[in-house]
Amino acid sequence: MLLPPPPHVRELLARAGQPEVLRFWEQLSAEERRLLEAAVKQLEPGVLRAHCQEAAMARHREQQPAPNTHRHMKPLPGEVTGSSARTEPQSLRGWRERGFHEISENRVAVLLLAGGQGTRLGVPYPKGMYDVGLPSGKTLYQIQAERIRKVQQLAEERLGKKCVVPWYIMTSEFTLEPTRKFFAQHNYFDLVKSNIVMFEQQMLPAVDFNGKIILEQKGKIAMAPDGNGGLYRALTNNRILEDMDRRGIRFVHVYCVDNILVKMADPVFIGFCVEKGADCGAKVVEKAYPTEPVGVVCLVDGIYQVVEYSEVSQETVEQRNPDGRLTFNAGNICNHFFTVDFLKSVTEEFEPQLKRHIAVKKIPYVDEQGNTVRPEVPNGIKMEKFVFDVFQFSKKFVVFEVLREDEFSPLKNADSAGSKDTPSTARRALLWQHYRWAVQAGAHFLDSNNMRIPHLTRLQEAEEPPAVCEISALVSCEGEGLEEYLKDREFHSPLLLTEEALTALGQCQ
Ligand code: UD2
Repeated sequence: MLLPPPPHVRELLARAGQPEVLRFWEQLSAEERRLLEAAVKQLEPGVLRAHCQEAAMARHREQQPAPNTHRHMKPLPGEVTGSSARTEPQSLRGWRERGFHEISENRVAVLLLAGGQGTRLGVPYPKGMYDVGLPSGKTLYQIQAERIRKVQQLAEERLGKKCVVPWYIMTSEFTLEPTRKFFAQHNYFDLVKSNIVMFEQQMLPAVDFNGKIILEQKGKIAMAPDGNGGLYRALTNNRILEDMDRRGIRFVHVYCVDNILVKMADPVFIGFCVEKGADCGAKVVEKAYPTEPVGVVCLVDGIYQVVEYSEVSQETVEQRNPDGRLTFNAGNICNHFFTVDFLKSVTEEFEPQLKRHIAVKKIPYVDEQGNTVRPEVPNGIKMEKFVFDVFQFSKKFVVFEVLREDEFSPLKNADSAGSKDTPSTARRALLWQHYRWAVQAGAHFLDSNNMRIPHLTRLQEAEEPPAVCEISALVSCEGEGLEEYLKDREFHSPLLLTEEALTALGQCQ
C-alpha cells in the first residue's frame, strides 16, 4: 500500500518552501522514508526557508561586480603584532614561561577543527587519519596526540605539577564515526580518553541556484557541514564551554587538522596572547606568493578581519610595498587563540551576526527520472561560516607572526593534483625541520660509504633533505633536549629518533 508522507513532514517542508524534497516519496523503501523523515525533522522550517533564500540571494550577489574591498583594506598596525623571529630572546623566554605556567595550571585546552570533508585531498576518510609517508608511518592525528603529551610533560618538568591539556575535536557527520573508531583502535594514542572530547558540528542542506534543496539520492538531502565557523553553534549545542568551565580552562588554542607542523598549545603563542591581555589572537606567516590560498589578516574599514583568498581581487593580492614585500602579507594559518570568556560572548551574543560565505560547488544530484548526475560545472551552493569571522568582536586582538619553516605546511591536495600543499610537501617540511634540529644539535649524517654528508640548507620546497631524520614528538617538541644525545655523533640515514632510540643513545655515551 502506498503511504503518503506524514502530514507533519509535508507541512514542515511546505512552510520552508521546499515541498519538492518529497517528490520521490512514493518510490522510497520504508527505511529510506524513515531516514528522510528523520533528516527533515531536524530542520527548523523558518531557519531552513531563510537559509535557502539567503543562498540564492548570495549567489545572485556574487554574480554582480565584486565590491572594491581592497580600497578599504589596510595592513595590520605594528602595535597588535608580535613576531617569533623579530623579538628579543628575553621576551620570547618570558612568553614561553607564561604559556607553560598557564598549561601547568590546567588552564589551556586545544581544539581541533576536523569537520571538513577534505574534498581536495580526495580520500574517503578524515584527513587526520592520513599518513604522509614518514618513516614512522604516523598519521596527523598521532603526531598531534604526541605533541600534546610532550607539551604536558614539558610543563610538568618545568613547574613540577601534573597537568592536562584537554583535546576538543570538532567533527561532522562525515568525520565523527571514523575518527572515534580510529582513536579507539589506537588506544587514544596513550592520552586519557576522558580528556579527549569529540563533538559534532551542524550540517546544512546544499541548495541549487534557485534556492531549492538538492537531493543527492531520491530519499537523501545533500548536506554539508556549516563551515569551520560552525564551531560556535556547535560549542553551544554540545555544551562544550560548560565542560571547559568544569575543568577550569581559560584559554583555547584552536587549529586546523592538516598542518603537519602545528605546535599544539604553543606556550609562546599562549604566553604572548595572555601577557598582552588579548581575548582573541591569530598566528600568521608571511605569505609565500600573491595567490597562496590563505586568508590575509588585515583591517577592513577599521575592523580586524581575515579576507579569504577566494574573496579578494588579483590586484589586491599583488599589491606591494616600496620594499617589494606584499602589502597584505599576514597569511592566516588557521591557528587561533581565544579566551573562554570571549567564546562565551560569541556564543551568547554574536554568533547570529557571523557572515555567511557562499561556496559554489559541483554537487551530485538526482534528476527528475531519479538518476544520479555528477555535474561537470558547479550547480549548487553550500553556505559556510568561518572560524575567524569573530575577530571583529574582540576587545583586544593580537597577531603573532611565526616562521613558515617552523610552523606551517598544510596538507590540502593530492600529490597528483600538483606540487603545492600535498602529502609530499608536508612530509618534506617535517623531515627538513627534523634534519635542521639534528644538525643544530651537532649530529652528522653518513652516506652508504660512511662518508659525512655535507650539511645543507633548504633552498627549494621540492628538495628532499640530504639525510632522512624523523624525531618523535615524544622526544622533542621544538628541537629542544637533543644536544646531549646527538652532539658530535654520526648517524646513517634514515634516522628514526624514538624514545627507545634515545634511551639507547644515552646508554652508549
Ligand atoms: C583555511 C583558512 C585559510 C587558511 C588555510 C591555511 C578558514 C575558513 N580558512 O582555509 O584562511 O588559514 O586554512 O591552511 O579557516 N573544517 C571544519 N568544518 C567545516 C569546514 C572545515 O571543521 O565545515 C575544518 C577542516 O577540517 C580544517 C579547517 O577547518 O581542519 C580548515 O578547513 P579547510 O582546509 O577547508 O580550509 P582552507 O584550506 O580553505
